[in-house]
Amino acid sequence: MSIVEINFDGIVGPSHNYAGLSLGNLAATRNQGKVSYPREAALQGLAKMRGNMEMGLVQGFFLPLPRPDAHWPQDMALDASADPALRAARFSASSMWTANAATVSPAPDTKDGRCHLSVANLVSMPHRSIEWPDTLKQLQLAFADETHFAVHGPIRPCFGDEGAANHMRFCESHGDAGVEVFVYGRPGGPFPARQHEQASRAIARKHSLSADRALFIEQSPEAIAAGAFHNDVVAVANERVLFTHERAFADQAGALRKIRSACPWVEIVEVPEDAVSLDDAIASYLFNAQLITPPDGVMTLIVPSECEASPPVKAWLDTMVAGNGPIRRVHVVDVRESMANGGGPACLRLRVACDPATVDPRFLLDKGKATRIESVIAAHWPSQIDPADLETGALADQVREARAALIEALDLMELR
Ligand code: SUG
Repeated sequence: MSIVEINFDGIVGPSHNYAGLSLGNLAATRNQGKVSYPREAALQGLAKMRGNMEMGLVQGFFLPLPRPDAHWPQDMALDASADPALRAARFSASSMWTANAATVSPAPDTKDGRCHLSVANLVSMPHRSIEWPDTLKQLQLAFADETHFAVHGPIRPCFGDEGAANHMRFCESHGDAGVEVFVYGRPGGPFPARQHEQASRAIARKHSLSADRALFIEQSPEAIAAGAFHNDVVAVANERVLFTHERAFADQAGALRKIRSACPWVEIVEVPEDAVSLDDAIASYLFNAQLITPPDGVMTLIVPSECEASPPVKAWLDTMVAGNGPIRRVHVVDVRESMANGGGPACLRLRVACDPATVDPRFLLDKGKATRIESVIAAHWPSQIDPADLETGALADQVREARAALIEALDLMELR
């Protein structure tokens, strides 16, 4: 088989909860303290994966990381006097948002002809900074074939890196050489700028991208201030198409000029502020959509159900599909549990363009495996978590047992 785009979704972990840990992520902070429903959350994620397979896409997955994290309490000398947010960090199921797991440069873009993956250090948020060692283990297992893949460790922690959520790739089709766009933020606003320019530049060098294949663009500070803590909250790309809000980039006209000059064939769908305001775009996660090309060739935007509930967003989508632009179909998914923590359909997946035959098949989904995963979720995932439960040993035991059951069902004992 040749190169196709595989979406690796994070299976929502059994400790999924609302601890309000991400400053600048408005949904997460707004829902702090609410009761979460991990079983339902994981089933919603699985339904999205099944939907993608039904459209004919190759679907992969990553497992939840070990939680509660074993090192964090000791590293931070946690005791009852410690900040509740610091105490909650060890339980976070945040690795479900695999768009933040790594940055990926597919083989046709790199000088050595291998697909390069750099695990994200996620240093801006304490609960996310503990993800990378276990994520790296998983990447090294899934992409172990060194003739096809190069898996890199994290960028030094002084430079924040949040992975593919701040990276877009333009190409005529996934197997062709592309142009990679790295979007970074500048500090100084009310919320952290989580992607550092020097982290993006270092990744492009590590991935051996030539200068004409890597563009660096600043994210709009007003978008970060409005709650777009990653670029994928205001823009998404697929093949020749960029779908973006008018206020996504610091110098919007300059950014679009740069992209057009590197990719003369690019098709840009820009949503103006007077059709959908930045606030409505962020509240609905219109741009945190999966923009995909299924085998039938009809470019499809997979949006969260919140988009249908927003009158301006719904009106924009209806008009867009009725017109003759490149995005021809809209598919709605229910990922409400993840959305309430600021993670839409695009956050839940890491795109890797490669030949599926070169990936460890245990990380690729099929109908049988989806059924097995569903049974483990139904049997072991807590039905609900009140943040107060995070202090109980009983929840810790249940979360550990749930993950162990999944590992066994998927024959991934190396991840124990
Ligand atoms: O890093 N939320 C995640 C959401 C990540 C979304 N990813 C992308 N945009 N690609 C974050 O802010 C909330 C966890 C909590 O508060 O309990 C959280 O980590």
